[in-house]
Amino acid sequence: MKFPDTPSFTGFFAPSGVEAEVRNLPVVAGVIPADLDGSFYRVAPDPQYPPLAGNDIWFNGDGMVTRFRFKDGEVSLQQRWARTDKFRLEREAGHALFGAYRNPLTDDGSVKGQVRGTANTNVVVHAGKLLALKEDSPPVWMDPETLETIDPKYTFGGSMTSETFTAHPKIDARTGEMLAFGYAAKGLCTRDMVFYVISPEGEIMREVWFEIPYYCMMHDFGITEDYVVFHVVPIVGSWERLEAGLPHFGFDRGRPVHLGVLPRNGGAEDIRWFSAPTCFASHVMNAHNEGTTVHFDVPMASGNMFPFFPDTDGEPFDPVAAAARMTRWTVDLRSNSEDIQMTPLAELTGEFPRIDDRFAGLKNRYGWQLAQDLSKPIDLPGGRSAAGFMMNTLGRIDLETGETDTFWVGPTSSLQEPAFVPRPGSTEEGDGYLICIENRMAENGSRLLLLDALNLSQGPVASIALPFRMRQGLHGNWVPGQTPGAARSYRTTVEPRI
Ligand code: V55
Ligand code: FE
Repeated sequence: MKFPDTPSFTGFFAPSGVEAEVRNLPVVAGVIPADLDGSFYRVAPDPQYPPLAGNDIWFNGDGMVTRFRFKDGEVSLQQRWARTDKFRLEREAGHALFGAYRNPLTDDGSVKGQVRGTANTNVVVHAGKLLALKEDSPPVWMDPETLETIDPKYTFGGSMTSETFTAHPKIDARTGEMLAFGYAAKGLCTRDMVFYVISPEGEIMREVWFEIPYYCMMHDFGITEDYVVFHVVPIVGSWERLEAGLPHFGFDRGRPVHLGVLPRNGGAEDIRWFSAPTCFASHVMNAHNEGTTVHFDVPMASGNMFPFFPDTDGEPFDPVAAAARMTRWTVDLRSNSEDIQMTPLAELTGEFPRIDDRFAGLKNRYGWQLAQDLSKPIDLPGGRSAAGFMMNTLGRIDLETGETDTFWVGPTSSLQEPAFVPRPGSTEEGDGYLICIENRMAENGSRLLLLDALNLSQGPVASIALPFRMRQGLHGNWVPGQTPGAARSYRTTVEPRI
């Protein structure tokens, strides 16, 4: 197959297409802790076929799911594409049928009305189901043991009526609930949002429908003990853009940002909206509330972070304005002010914030993220990096002391988003490991790194050589122990599988 000769399809960023099962991967430095027992699931966009439109953005590739299973000091890997409707229809045709990112007007006529989701953004396990997620479509339910696709359009037994489900649901570790939302929930480019509360058993218990101030990419959100928090940032889209053949989204610096705060037990009438001058923020590190004061922590930049979704006013991409720093947005529900107070939390520039997920919605002391350390030598082949993000450093920020602890991966590598792995038996925040894929660009290969989460600067405690190149991924999560195989008893809903 001939993929385009463009930066997003060549060199380290060439499609991979490897589906595999490899046992007992070589540990090339350090040791895997013998008591580590669990799975790291992650997903990367990896296009099955050359794009219809001649070129494409990284965000539009088909979701390739990887599982690293750790047990008894060993690790094995499985990798399989999610069998979305898009994947299955294109495989049957033998070529691409779906066109540009979130633009159905560019599709082959034979797939009009089909779900366009690629399941390429996040993989979470809840109530025994592995859900591969793309924010424009329903979850893809996969078997957490075999990575087989069980239902490409999982709607929680028919109770999810939204067209979409976020790629960033949050699991409340205290209650076992999964909190989630969908945007463009009543159709592409609509302002309709729905918030879902999903029980530990995986049933939708509550839904709240409301409208956001303007249509935009609602990529992530925050949860606290008492509230959920939605940030509206002007990465805007419209049918006019799609008809004009523009990218679905563009950054409109002419619009303010908004922050919507909804009581977890409240209804649409209880949402309170706050606002601030324009800025850019996508992923949420964490949020918490102290009484009626709500804190929401995000990597924040003054300008557009996505060069592939250009500014709507035609301004060129500005890498300085795109540099994000962790910032606390604070609002007080008792106050009459609609303002959002912004407080810088750290000097590191970067993105992909994570926490010890046992503290989701609670006041966390530590945050981990990818960072760009521009003081270090950079010798990446071609002088560029995965999708424009040159992340050569892992950082830990300590919100109590203000200190940072960093690991620089070296001049010829970059890093993918880490996940926190609790040490077996631990309960203290941060007691555990960070797991992270290293892109070894000089050798066109990959390693899996395990670091002491509270001592990054010491370097990896284990480095695992991977037998093939991992494509640049988005998000992943650690799931302790044997992953429940509850999937099997539900096979009646199965669509034909490839
Ligand atoms: C993101 C990634 C997506 C997407 C929307 O910010 C937002 C990340 C991989 O796809 O569709
Ligand atoms: Fe994301």
